[in-house]
Amino acid sequence: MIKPDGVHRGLVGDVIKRFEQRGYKLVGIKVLVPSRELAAKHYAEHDGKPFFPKLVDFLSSGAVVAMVFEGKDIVRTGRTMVGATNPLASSPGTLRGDYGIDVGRNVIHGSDSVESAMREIALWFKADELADYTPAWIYE
Ligand code: ABT
Ligand code: MG
Repeated sequence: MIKPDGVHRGLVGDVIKRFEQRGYKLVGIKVLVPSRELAAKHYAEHDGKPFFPKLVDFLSSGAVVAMVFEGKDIVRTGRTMVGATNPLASSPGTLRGDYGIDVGRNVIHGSDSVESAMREIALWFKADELADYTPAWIYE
């Protein structure tokens, strides 16, 4: 998911381009301004931590682009492409390492496990909003 800072900065195209050029398959995409309730559910694992209220404020402060990509090892590889949580620790070449400075404005969210991805996809998408197709030009 491209967070409000990434959308405001016009980084949507570049994020999608990087996943597409790697060969990952876009199966779901939507633009929305998340409610505080949705933002809190998304970051439920951080409820009670000192930065939680600011995090919910931030995620619900503007438009986000929620996406579902599919492909071999996408969760692990996707996190590598996103980079470390604190952009100052992210390697150049990663999204956060190329675009971010502050941990609370780190441009993009990536699911941290297959389990998290399943929970987050169900939170952000209805089943009929995901496309089922086979990219025969990537996989044999
Ligand atoms: P997300 O992909 O947004 O979940 O980030 P990541 O999994 O890399 O890191 P986590 B720990 O899940 O951070 C969630 C959001 O909370 C912000 N944050 C985190 C802080 O502001 N201060 C902190 O001390 C920590 C640990 C960073 C993440 N998003 N934003 N914006
Ligand atoms: Mg996280």
